[in-house]
Amino acid sequence: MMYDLFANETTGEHEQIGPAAWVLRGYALAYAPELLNAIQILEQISPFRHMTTPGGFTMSVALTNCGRFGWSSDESGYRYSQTDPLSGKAWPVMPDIFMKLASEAAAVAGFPRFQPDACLVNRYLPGSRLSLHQDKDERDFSAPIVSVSLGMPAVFLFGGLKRTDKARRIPLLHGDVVVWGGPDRLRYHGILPLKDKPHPLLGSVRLNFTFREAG
Ligand code: MD3
Ligand code: FE
Repeated sequence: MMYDLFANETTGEHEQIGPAAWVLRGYALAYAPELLNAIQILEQISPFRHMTTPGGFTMSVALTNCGRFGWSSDESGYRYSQTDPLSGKAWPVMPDIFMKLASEAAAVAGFPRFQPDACLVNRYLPGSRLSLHQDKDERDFSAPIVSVSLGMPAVFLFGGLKRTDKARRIPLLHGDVVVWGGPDRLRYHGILPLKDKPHPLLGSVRLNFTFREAG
């Protein structure tokens, strides 16, 4: 492994957490500066915003998107669209480096030829959480999803195919990548309320990028 200032004792480990689900520890560390630089540009075009759920709640996580498709939510439901509802304009283009990271990580986990057309970026502050849900707004569930975590640590809940199945708690640290597909694609999952453990590079923020084949 290349030396990295932000590496930790788990960097380089590959943990299999399901038949087709893997945590690649520290896999995105070398990409972090470019990801963060891209976010600064992205958020000037499509700022982070707190969306409303169909149930009328405001999400504690703020989100934005890049790529041909972006995910959004309002009182009438969840959807992918080719334009940002805030501006009416196309979502920002997905940087080539995002595509490279996501497709390489997918290949390591056994999914060659992953070509994401959507990148949803979640921003967590202390106390932000994501309750247990399935990702099922994408058109084709045969493609995996790749997630990249940066900044503060989080505990993610890795459940089963039913909401009531017991969920495992898995810590996600700066630079970790999770890939899940096949029989794990529709598992319930979530993020516990974030503790304030400031990260030396990002401060009291966690960013999560999820790459999807949405359209
Ligand atoms: C999915 N994001 O944006 S990604 C989401 O950290 C989302 O922001 C979370 O869920 C976040 O839809 C979690 C990591 C993850 C881990 C395990 C999973 C997603 C998973 C297992 C099954 C399905
Ligand atoms: Fe999800």
